[in-house]
Amino acid sequence: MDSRRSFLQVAAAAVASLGGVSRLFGTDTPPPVGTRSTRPKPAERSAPAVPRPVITPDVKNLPFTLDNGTKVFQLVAEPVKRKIAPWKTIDCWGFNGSCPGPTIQVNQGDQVRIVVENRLPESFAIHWHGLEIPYAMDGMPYLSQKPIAPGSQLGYEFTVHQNGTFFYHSHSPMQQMMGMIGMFILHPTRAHAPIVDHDFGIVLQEWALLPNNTVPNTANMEWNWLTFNGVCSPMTTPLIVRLGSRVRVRFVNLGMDHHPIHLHGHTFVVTGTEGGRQPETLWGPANTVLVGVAQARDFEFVANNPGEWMLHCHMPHHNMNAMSDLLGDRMMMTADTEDSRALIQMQTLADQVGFQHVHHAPITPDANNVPGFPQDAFMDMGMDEVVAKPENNGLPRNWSAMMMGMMTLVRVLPPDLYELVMKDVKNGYTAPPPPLGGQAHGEHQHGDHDHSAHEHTEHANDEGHRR
Ligand SMILES: [Cu+2]
Repeated sequence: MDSRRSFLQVAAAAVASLGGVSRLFGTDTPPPVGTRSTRPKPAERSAPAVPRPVITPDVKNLPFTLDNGTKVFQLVAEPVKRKIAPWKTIDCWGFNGSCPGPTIQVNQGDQVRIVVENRLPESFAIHWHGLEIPYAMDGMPYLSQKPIAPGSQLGYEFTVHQNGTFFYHSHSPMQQMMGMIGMFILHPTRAHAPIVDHDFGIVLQEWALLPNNTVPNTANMEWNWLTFNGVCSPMTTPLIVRLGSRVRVRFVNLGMDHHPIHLHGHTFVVTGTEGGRQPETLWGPANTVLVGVAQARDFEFVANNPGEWMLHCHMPHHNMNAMSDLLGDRMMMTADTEDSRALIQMQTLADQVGFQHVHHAPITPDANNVPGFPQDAFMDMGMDEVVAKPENNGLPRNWSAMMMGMMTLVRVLPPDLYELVMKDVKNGYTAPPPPLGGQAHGEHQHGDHDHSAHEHTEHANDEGHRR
Protein backbone atom coordinates (compact mmCIF):
# COMPACT_ATOMS: atom_id res chain seq x y z
CA MET A 1 0.00 0.00 0.00
CA ASP A 2 2.89 2.36 0.77
CA SER A 3 4.02 2.34 -2.80
CA ARG A 4 0.54 2.97 -4.12
CA ARG A 5 0.25 6.48 -5.38
CA SER A 6 -3.46 6.62 -5.79
CA PHE A 7 -4.92 9.19 -8.05
CA LEU A 8 -6.82 10.63 -5.15
CA GLN A 9 -3.72 11.29 -3.12
CA VAL A 10 -1.89 12.92 -5.97
CA ALA A 11 -4.92 14.86 -7.10
CA ALA A 12 -5.48 16.06 -3.55
CA ALA A 13 -1.88 17.20 -3.35
CA ALA A 14 -2.25 18.97 -6.65
CA VAL A 15 -5.37 20.70 -5.39
CA ALA A 16 -3.61 21.73 -2.20
CA SER A 17 -0.70 23.21 -4.09
CA LEU A 18 -2.79 24.91 -6.75
CA GLY A 19 -5.56 26.15 -4.49
CA GLY A 20 -8.55 24.31 -5.94
CA VAL A 21 -9.77 21.74 -8.39
CA SER A 22 -10.70 24.45 -10.83
CA ARG A 23 -7.00 25.18 -11.16
CA LEU A 24 -5.97 21.57 -11.43
CA PHE A 25 -5.71 21.99 -15.17
CA GLY A 26 -4.07 25.40 -15.11
CA THR A 27 -5.31 28.61 -16.60
CA ASP A 28 -3.33 28.81 -19.82
CA THR A 29 -5.28 29.83 -22.86
CA PRO A 30 -5.76 26.74 -25.01
CA PRO A 31 -4.15 26.74 -28.42
CA PRO A 32 -6.43 27.81 -31.25
CA VAL A 33 -8.91 25.24 -32.44
CA GLY A 34 -10.54 24.68 -35.79
CA THR A 35 -9.77 23.03 -39.04
CA ARG A 36 -6.15 24.07 -39.10
CA SER A 37 -5.44 22.21 -35.88
CA THR A 38 -6.75 19.02 -37.50
CA ARG A 39 -3.85 18.87 -39.95
CA PRO A 40 -1.45 16.03 -39.20
CA LYS A 41 1.74 16.93 -37.44
CA PRO A 42 4.93 15.45 -38.88
CA ALA A 43 5.10 12.92 -36.04
CA GLU A 44 1.56 11.78 -36.81
CA ARG A 45 2.30 11.37 -40.48
CA SER A 46 5.18 9.05 -39.70
CA ALA A 47 3.18 6.92 -37.25
CA PRO A 48 2.29 3.36 -38.25
CA ALA A 49 -0.94 3.25 -40.23
CA VAL A 50 -2.58 0.46 -38.22
CA PRO A 51 -6.06 1.51 -37.07
CA ARG A 52 -6.60 1.50 -33.33
CA PRO A 53 -9.34 -0.69 -31.86
CA VAL A 54 -12.49 1.24 -31.03
CA ILE A 55 -13.43 1.42 -27.35
CA THR A 56 -17.17 1.27 -26.71
CA PRO A 57 -17.46 2.24 -23.03
CA ASP A 58 -19.74 -0.04 -20.99
CA VAL A 59 -20.05 -2.49 -23.90
CA LYS A 60 -17.69 -5.38 -24.67
CA ASN A 61 -16.31 -6.50 -28.01
CA LEU A 62 -17.59 -9.70 -29.59
CA PRO A 63 -14.69 -12.20 -29.77
CA PHE A 64 -14.09 -14.31 -32.86
CA THR A 65 -12.33 -17.48 -33.90
CA LEU A 66 -10.58 -18.13 -37.19
CA ASP A 67 -11.78 -20.83 -39.56
CA ASN A 68 -9.43 -21.14 -42.51
CA GLY A 69 -9.02 -17.37 -42.69
CA THR A 70 -12.68 -16.53 -42.02
CA LYS A 71 -13.46 -14.58 -38.85
CA VAL A 72 -16.28 -16.45 -37.10
CA PHE A 73 -18.51 -14.69 -34.57
CA GLN A 74 -21.25 -16.19 -32.38
CA LEU A 75 -24.04 -13.69 -31.84
CA VAL A 76 -26.73 -14.83 -29.42
CA ALA A 77 -30.01 -12.91 -29.30
CA GLU A 78 -31.59 -13.17 -25.88
CA PRO A 79 -33.47 -11.33 -23.13
CA VAL A 80 -31.16 -9.07 -21.11
CA LYS A 81 -31.49 -7.37 -17.75
CA ARG A 82 -29.73 -4.03 -18.06
CA LYS A 83 -29.09 -1.69 -15.16
CA ILE A 84 -29.47 1.66 -16.88
CA ALA A 85 -29.40 3.78 -13.71
CA PRO A 86 -28.51 3.02 -10.10
CA TRP A 87 -32.19 2.60 -9.27
CA LYS A 88 -33.45 1.25 -12.60
CA THR A 89 -32.90 -2.20 -14.12
CA ILE A 90 -34.89 -2.95 -17.25
CA ASP A 91 -35.91 -6.10 -19.11
CA CYS A 92 -34.74 -5.52 -22.64
CA TRP A 93 -33.55 -7.71 -25.51
CA GLY A 94 -29.99 -7.76 -26.73
CA PHE A 95 -27.12 -10.05 -27.66
CA ASN A 96 -24.69 -12.16 -25.64
CA GLY A 97 -25.98 -10.75 -22.36
CA SER A 98 -25.49 -7.15 -23.46
CA CYS A 99 -27.74 -4.34 -24.59
CA PRO A 100 -26.70 -2.78 -26.89
CA GLY A 101 -25.11 -5.92 -28.26
CA PRO A 102 -21.34 -6.43 -28.20
CA THR A 103 -19.28 -4.45 -30.67
CA ILE A 104 -18.06 -6.29 -33.77
CA GLN A 105 -14.73 -5.03 -35.15
CA VAL A 106 -13.27 -6.35 -38.39
CA ASN A 107 -10.91 -5.09 -41.07
CA GLN A 108 -11.71 -3.99 -44.56
CA GLY A 109 -11.34 -7.03 -46.81
CA ASP A 110 -12.08 -9.58 -44.07
CA GLN A 111 -14.19 -12.64 -44.82
CA VAL A 112 -16.71 -12.75 -41.96
CA ARG A 113 -19.14 -15.39 -40.74
CA ILE A 114 -21.59 -14.41 -38.02
CA VAL A 115 -23.58 -17.29 -36.59
CA VAL A 116 -26.76 -15.84 -35.12
CA GLU A 117 -28.58 -17.92 -32.52
CA ASN A 118 -32.11 -17.20 -31.39
CA ARG A 119 -32.82 -17.58 -27.66
CA LEU A 120 -35.76 -15.20 -27.83
CA PRO A 121 -39.40 -16.26 -27.60
CA GLU A 122 -40.09 -15.09 -31.17
CA SER A 123 -38.50 -15.12 -34.60
CA PHE A 124 -36.29 -12.43 -36.06
CA ALA A 125 -33.53 -11.74 -38.58
CA ILE A 126 -30.43 -9.54 -38.43
CA HIS A 127 -29.79 -6.70 -40.83
CA TRP A 128 -26.24 -5.41 -41.41
CA HIS A 129 -26.98 -1.72 -41.69
CA GLY A 130 -25.17 -0.07 -44.58
CA LEU A 131 -23.10 -3.05 -45.65
CA GLU A 132 -22.86 -3.68 -49.37
CA ILE A 133 -23.22 -7.44 -49.25
CA PRO A 134 -25.13 -10.05 -51.25
CA TYR A 135 -28.92 -9.82 -51.06
CA ALA A 136 -29.23 -13.23 -49.40
CA MET A 137 -27.29 -11.83 -46.39
CA ASP A 138 -29.43 -8.69 -45.96
CA GLY A 139 -31.55 -10.06 -43.11
CA MET A 140 -35.05 -9.22 -44.40
CA PRO A 141 -37.60 -11.66 -42.98
CA TYR A 142 -39.56 -13.40 -45.76
CA LEU A 143 -37.73 -11.46 -48.49
CA SER A 144 -34.10 -12.50 -48.36
CA GLN A 145 -34.50 -15.29 -45.80
CA LYS A 146 -36.90 -17.14 -43.56
CA PRO A 147 -37.03 -15.68 -40.05
CA ILE A 148 -34.69 -17.37 -37.57
CA ALA A 149 -37.06 -19.39 -35.37
CA PRO A 150 -36.59 -19.62 -31.59
CA GLY A 151 -34.06 -22.31 -30.76
CA SER A 152 -32.41 -22.24 -34.17
CA GLN A 153 -29.44 -20.43 -35.67
CA LEU A 154 -28.32 -19.06 -39.01
CA GLY A 155 -24.91 -18.17 -40.37
CA TYR A 156 -24.42 -14.95 -42.31
CA GLU A 157 -21.26 -14.87 -44.38
CA PHE A 158 -19.83 -12.07 -46.47
CA THR A 159 -16.68 -10.14 -47.31
CA VAL A 160 -16.50 -6.54 -46.08
CA HIS A 161 -15.06 -4.17 -48.63
CA GLN A 162 -16.10 -0.87 -46.96
CA ASN A 163 -14.73 0.90 -43.93
CA GLY A 164 -16.44 3.09 -41.36
CA THR A 165 -19.01 3.05 -38.57
CA PHE A 166 -21.90 0.64 -39.11
CA PHE A 167 -24.29 -1.33 -36.95
CA TYR A 168 -26.33 -4.48 -36.87
CA HIS A 169 -29.95 -4.69 -35.78
CA SER A 170 -33.12 -6.69 -35.93
CA HIS A 171 -35.20 -5.40 -38.83
CA SER A 172 -38.40 -5.63 -36.77
CA PRO A 173 -39.25 -2.20 -35.31
CA MET A 174 -40.51 -3.27 -31.91
CA GLN A 175 -37.52 -5.55 -31.44
CA GLN A 176 -35.32 -2.56 -32.24
CA MET A 177 -37.00 -0.58 -29.48
CA MET A 178 -36.41 -3.55 -27.14
CA GLY A 179 -32.70 -2.95 -27.72
CA MET A 180 -31.63 -5.26 -30.56
CA ILE A 181 -28.75 -3.23 -31.94
CA GLY A 182 -24.97 -3.33 -31.80
CA MET A 183 -22.04 -1.47 -33.31
CA PHE A 184 -20.20 -2.91 -36.32
CA ILE A 185 -16.84 -1.24 -36.95
CA LEU A 186 -15.09 -1.80 -40.28
CA HIS A 187 -11.48 -0.67 -39.94
CA PRO A 188 -9.73 0.61 -43.06
CA THR A 189 -6.73 -1.30 -44.39
CA ARG A 190 -4.61 1.73 -43.53
CA ALA A 191 -5.59 4.11 -40.75
CA HIS A 192 -7.06 7.39 -41.94
CA ALA A 193 -4.85 10.45 -41.70
CA PRO A 194 -4.51 12.24 -39.38
CA ILE A 195 -4.03 9.19 -37.17
CA VAL A 196 -6.17 9.26 -34.04
CA ASP A 197 -4.78 8.37 -30.61
CA HIS A 198 -8.16 7.45 -29.12
CA ASP A 199 -11.21 6.03 -30.88
CA PHE A 200 -14.55 5.63 -29.10
CA GLY A 201 -18.01 4.38 -30.10
CA ILE A 202 -21.38 5.19 -28.53
CA VAL A 203 -24.84 3.74 -29.33
CA LEU A 204 -27.82 6.05 -28.76
CA GLN A 205 -31.04 4.44 -27.48
CA GLU A 206 -34.37 5.57 -26.05
CA TRP A 207 -36.68 3.72 -23.75
CA ALA A 208 -40.31 4.20 -22.82
CA LEU A 209 -40.72 2.82 -19.33
CA LEU A 210 -44.02 3.34 -17.67
CA PRO A 211 -43.80 4.09 -13.95
CA ASN A 212 -42.97 1.04 -11.86
CA ASN A 213 -42.38 -1.05 -14.98
CA THR A 214 -39.19 -2.73 -16.17
CA VAL A 215 -40.34 -3.67 -19.68
CA PRO A 216 -39.96 -1.02 -22.41
CA ASN A 217 -43.28 0.02 -23.92
CA THR A 218 -42.32 -0.33 -27.57
CA ALA A 219 -45.64 1.05 -28.83
CA ASN A 220 -45.08 4.37 -27.07
CA MET A 221 -44.31 7.54 -29.02
CA GLU A 222 -42.47 9.30 -26.20
CA TRP A 223 -39.33 8.30 -24.40
CA ASN A 224 -38.38 8.91 -20.82
CA TRP A 225 -35.06 7.10 -20.48
CA LEU A 226 -32.15 7.93 -22.75
CA THR A 227 -28.88 5.99 -22.81
CA PHE A 228 -25.32 6.06 -24.12
CA ASN A 229 -24.22 2.45 -24.65
CA GLY A 230 -27.06 1.19 -22.50
CA VAL A 231 -26.57 3.38 -19.43
CA CYS A 232 -27.71 6.78 -18.25
CA SER A 233 -25.25 9.29 -16.90
CA PRO A 234 -23.63 9.32 -14.32
CA MET A 235 -23.27 5.55 -14.84
CA THR A 236 -21.63 6.20 -18.22
CA THR A 237 -17.91 5.51 -18.17
CA PRO A 238 -15.97 8.66 -19.16
CA LEU A 239 -13.81 8.85 -22.26
CA ILE A 240 -10.29 9.35 -20.90
CA VAL A 241 -7.85 11.00 -23.28
CA ARG A 242 -4.38 12.43 -23.03
CA LEU A 243 -3.97 16.18 -23.43
CA GLY A 244 -2.82 16.98 -26.95
CA SER A 245 -4.05 13.72 -28.47
CA ARG A 246 -6.33 13.41 -31.48
CA VAL A 247 -9.66 11.80 -30.63
CA ARG A 248 -12.39 10.20 -32.73
CA VAL A 249 -15.86 9.58 -31.35
CA ARG A 250 -18.43 7.59 -33.34
CA PHE A 251 -22.15 7.72 -32.66
CA VAL A 252 -24.90 5.53 -34.08
CA ASN A 253 -28.61 6.06 -33.54
CA LEU A 254 -31.28 3.40 -33.76
CA GLY A 255 -34.29 4.88 -32.05
CA MET A 256 -37.25 7.11 -32.74
CA ASP A 257 -35.70 10.50 -32.08
CA HIS A 258 -32.79 12.57 -33.31
CA HIS A 259 -29.95 13.57 -31.03
CA PRO A 260 -27.87 16.74 -31.32
CA ILE A 261 -24.61 15.60 -29.74
CA HIS A 262 -22.62 18.45 -28.25
CA LEU A 263 -19.01 18.55 -26.97
CA HIS A 264 -17.80 21.19 -24.55
CA GLY A 265 -14.54 23.07 -24.80
CA HIS A 266 -13.46 21.87 -28.25
CA THR A 267 -14.17 22.28 -31.93
CA PHE A 268 -14.50 19.09 -33.95
CA VAL A 269 -14.87 18.11 -37.57
CA VAL A 270 -17.32 15.47 -38.80
CA THR A 271 -15.12 12.95 -40.60
CA GLY A 272 -17.59 10.16 -41.23
CA THR A 273 -21.25 9.24 -41.67
CA GLU A 274 -23.14 5.97 -41.97
CA GLY A 275 -21.75 5.98 -45.50
CA GLY A 276 -18.14 5.88 -44.35
CA ARG A 277 -15.28 8.36 -44.40
CA GLN A 278 -16.06 11.86 -45.61
CA PRO A 279 -13.70 13.78 -47.90
CA GLU A 280 -11.66 16.39 -46.02
CA THR A 281 -13.24 19.15 -48.11
CA LEU A 282 -16.46 18.53 -46.12
CA TRP A 283 -14.87 18.89 -42.69
CA GLY A 284 -16.37 22.13 -41.46
CA PRO A 285 -15.76 23.11 -37.83
CA ALA A 286 -18.56 22.36 -35.35
CA ASN A 287 -19.25 21.52 -31.75
CA THR A 288 -22.68 19.90 -32.20
CA VAL A 289 -23.66 17.19 -34.65
CA LEU A 290 -27.17 15.92 -35.24
CA VAL A 291 -27.22 12.14 -35.26
CA GLY A 292 -30.49 11.23 -36.93
CA VAL A 293 -32.33 7.94 -36.74
CA ALA A 294 -30.46 5.20 -38.66
CA GLN A 295 -27.44 7.47 -39.04
CA ALA A 296 -23.84 7.28 -37.89
CA ARG A 297 -21.59 10.26 -37.31
CA ASP A 298 -17.85 10.22 -36.60
CA PHE A 299 -16.17 13.36 -35.39
CA GLU A 300 -12.55 14.11 -34.58
CA PHE A 301 -10.87 16.79 -32.51
CA VAL A 302 -7.53 17.64 -30.97
CA ALA A 303 -7.93 17.40 -27.19
CA ASN A 304 -5.99 20.60 -26.59
CA ASN A 305 -8.04 21.98 -23.72
CA PRO A 306 -7.59 20.26 -20.35
CA GLY A 307 -10.68 19.65 -18.23
CA GLU A 308 -13.64 17.35 -17.52
CA TRP A 309 -15.73 18.16 -20.56
CA MET A 310 -19.33 17.20 -21.06
CA LEU A 311 -20.34 15.23 -24.14
CA HIS A 312 -24.11 14.98 -24.34
CA CYS A 313 -27.30 15.12 -26.33
CA HIS A 314 -28.53 18.68 -26.13
CA MET A 315 -32.25 17.90 -26.19
CA PRO A 316 -33.24 19.06 -22.68
CA HIS A 317 -35.33 16.02 -21.85
CA HIS A 318 -32.68 13.72 -23.26
CA ASN A 319 -30.12 14.88 -20.72
CA MET A 320 -32.51 14.61 -17.80
CA ASN A 321 -34.44 11.42 -18.60
CA ALA A 322 -37.57 13.57 -18.82
CA MET A 323 -37.85 13.47 -15.00
CA SER A 324 -40.54 10.81 -15.21
CA ASP A 325 -40.56 7.47 -13.48
CA LEU A 326 -37.93 8.68 -11.07
CA LEU A 327 -40.02 7.67 -8.13
CA GLY A 328 -41.23 4.22 -8.91
CA ASP A 329 -44.97 4.41 -9.12
CA ARG A 330 -45.21 8.20 -9.15
CA MET A 331 -44.64 10.69 -11.92
CA MET A 332 -42.52 13.63 -10.92
CA MET A 333 -44.19 16.95 -11.68
CA THR A 334 -42.50 20.33 -11.43
CA ALA A 335 -45.63 22.42 -11.78
CA ASP A 336 -47.30 23.74 -8.63
CA THR A 337 -44.89 22.37 -6.07
CA GLU A 338 -42.50 23.85 -3.58
CA ASP A 339 -39.12 23.16 -2.09
CA SER A 340 -39.87 20.86 0.81
CA ARG A 341 -42.23 18.75 -1.27
CA ALA A 342 -39.64 18.45 -4.03
CA LEU A 343 -36.97 17.45 -1.54
CA ILE A 344 -39.26 14.81 -0.02
CA GLN A 345 -39.69 13.31 -3.49
CA MET A 346 -35.97 13.26 -4.03
CA GLN A 347 -35.48 11.78 -0.56
CA THR A 348 -37.80 8.91 -1.45
CA LEU A 349 -35.65 8.17 -4.47
CA ALA A 350 -32.42 8.61 -2.52
CA ASP A 351 -33.56 6.13 0.13
CA GLN A 352 -34.03 3.48 -2.56
CA VAL A 353 -30.48 3.78 -3.81
CA GLY A 354 -28.30 5.11 -1.04
CA PHE A 355 -27.53 8.46 -2.58
CA GLN A 356 -25.36 10.35 -0.19
CA HIS A 357 -26.17 13.82 -1.31
CA VAL A 358 -29.42 15.13 -2.74
CA HIS A 359 -29.80 18.63 -1.39
CA HIS A 360 -29.47 21.34 -3.96
CA ALA A 361 -27.37 24.42 -4.56
CA PRO A 362 -28.36 27.64 -2.73
CA ILE A 363 -31.84 29.10 -3.18
CA THR A 364 -33.29 32.43 -2.11
CA PRO A 365 -35.25 32.75 1.16
CA ASP A 366 -38.42 33.53 -0.81
CA ALA A 367 -37.87 30.90 -3.49
CA ASN A 368 -41.24 29.27 -2.88
CA ASN A 369 -42.97 32.55 -3.69
CA VAL A 370 -41.46 32.71 -7.16
CA PRO A 371 -43.74 31.18 -9.80
CA GLY A 372 -41.92 28.33 -11.51
CA PHE A 373 -39.71 27.38 -8.59
CA PRO A 374 -38.29 24.77 -8.26
CA GLN A 375 -36.81 23.89 -11.62
CA ASP A 376 -33.29 22.49 -11.52
CA ALA A 377 -33.27 22.86 -7.76
CA PHE A 378 -35.52 19.81 -8.08
CA MET A 379 -32.90 17.50 -9.38
CA ASP A 380 -29.45 17.92 -7.85
CA MET A 381 -28.66 14.36 -6.87
CA GLY A 382 -25.07 13.64 -5.99
CA MET A 383 -24.39 9.92 -6.28
CA ASP A 384 -20.60 9.85 -6.49
CA GLU A 385 -20.25 6.77 -4.27
CA VAL A 386 -22.97 4.81 -6.03
CA VAL A 387 -21.32 5.20 -9.43
CA ALA A 388 -17.70 5.18 -8.28
CA LYS A 389 -15.25 3.44 -10.64
CA PRO A 390 -11.57 3.90 -11.51
CA GLU A 391 -12.41 6.02 -14.55
CA ASN A 392 -14.07 8.56 -12.22
CA ASN A 393 -11.08 8.87 -9.87
CA GLY A 394 -10.17 12.47 -9.14
CA LEU A 395 -13.43 14.08 -10.24
CA PRO A 396 -14.54 16.90 -7.93
CA ARG A 397 -16.99 16.19 -5.14
CA ASN A 398 -20.64 15.98 -6.25
CA TRP A 399 -19.66 15.86 -9.92
CA SER A 400 -22.54 13.47 -10.53
CA ALA A 401 -25.27 15.80 -9.26
CA MET A 402 -26.40 17.12 -12.64
CA MET A 403 -25.36 14.20 -14.82
CA MET A 404 -28.37 12.44 -16.36
CA GLY A 405 -29.58 10.72 -19.49
CA MET A 406 -27.55 10.89 -22.70
CA MET A 407 -24.40 12.34 -21.22
CA THR A 408 -20.82 11.44 -20.45
CA LEU A 409 -17.50 13.14 -19.77
CA VAL A 410 -14.45 13.54 -21.96
CA ARG A 411 -11.62 13.77 -19.46
CA VAL A 412 -8.77 15.62 -21.17
CA LEU A 413 -5.96 14.94 -18.73
CA PRO A 414 -2.38 16.22 -18.69
CA PRO A 415 0.10 13.34 -19.11
CA ASP A 416 0.78 12.81 -15.39
CA LEU A 417 -2.90 12.68 -14.44
CA TYR A 418 -3.70 10.60 -17.51
CA GLU A 419 -1.11 8.02 -16.47
CA LEU A 420 -2.48 7.95 -12.92
CA VAL A 421 -6.05 7.38 -13.97
CA MET A 422 -5.11 4.74 -16.53
CA LYS A 423 -3.00 2.99 -13.91
CA ASP A 424 -6.00 2.95 -11.58
CA VAL A 425 -8.17 1.61 -14.42
CA LYS A 426 -5.64 -1.14 -15.10
CA ASN A 427 -5.39 -2.05 -11.42
CA GLY A 428 -9.11 -1.76 -10.81
CA TYR A 429 -8.53 0.76 -8.05
CA THR A 430 -11.50 2.96 -7.19
CA ALA A 431 -10.57 5.97 -5.11
CA PRO A 432 -13.10 7.01 -2.47
CA PRO A 433 -14.75 10.30 -3.49
CA PRO A 434 -13.47 13.28 -1.51
CA PRO A 435 -15.42 14.25 1.59
CA LEU A 436 -18.37 16.55 1.14
CA GLY A 437 -16.63 19.48 2.77
CA GLY A 438 -13.92 19.24 0.15
CA GLN A 439 -16.16 19.69 -2.85
CA ALA A 440 -14.93 22.10 -5.42
CA HIS A 441 -17.99 24.25 -5.81
CA GLY A 442 -18.36 25.28 -2.20
CA GLU A 443 -22.05 26.11 -2.38
CA HIS A 444 -22.52 24.77 1.08
CA GLN A 445 -20.08 23.59 3.67
CA HIS A 446 -20.91 20.85 6.10
CA GLY A 447 -19.70 20.37 9.62
CA ASP A 448 -16.77 18.14 10.32
CA HIS A 449 -18.77 14.99 11.06
CA ASP A 450 -17.95 12.04 8.84
CA HIS A 451 -20.29 12.04 5.87
CA SER A 452 -18.64 9.06 4.25
CA ALA A 453 -19.65 6.82 7.11
CA HIS A 454 -23.33 6.83 6.19
CA GLU A 455 -24.94 6.65 2.83
CA HIS A 456 -28.35 8.10 3.52
CA THR A 457 -29.06 11.68 2.68
CA GLU A 458 -28.87 14.13 5.49
CA HIS A 459 -30.59 17.20 4.25
CA ALA A 460 -33.36 16.84 6.83
CA ASN A 461 -30.95 17.49 9.68
CA ASP A 462 -28.56 19.66 7.80
CA GLU A 463 -29.53 23.22 8.52
CA GLY A 464 -27.95 26.33 7.26
CA HIS A 465 -27.81 25.85 3.53
CA ARG A 466 -31.49 25.85 2.75
CA ARG A 467 -33.14 28.72 4.46
CU1 LIG B 1 -31.28 13.25 -27.70
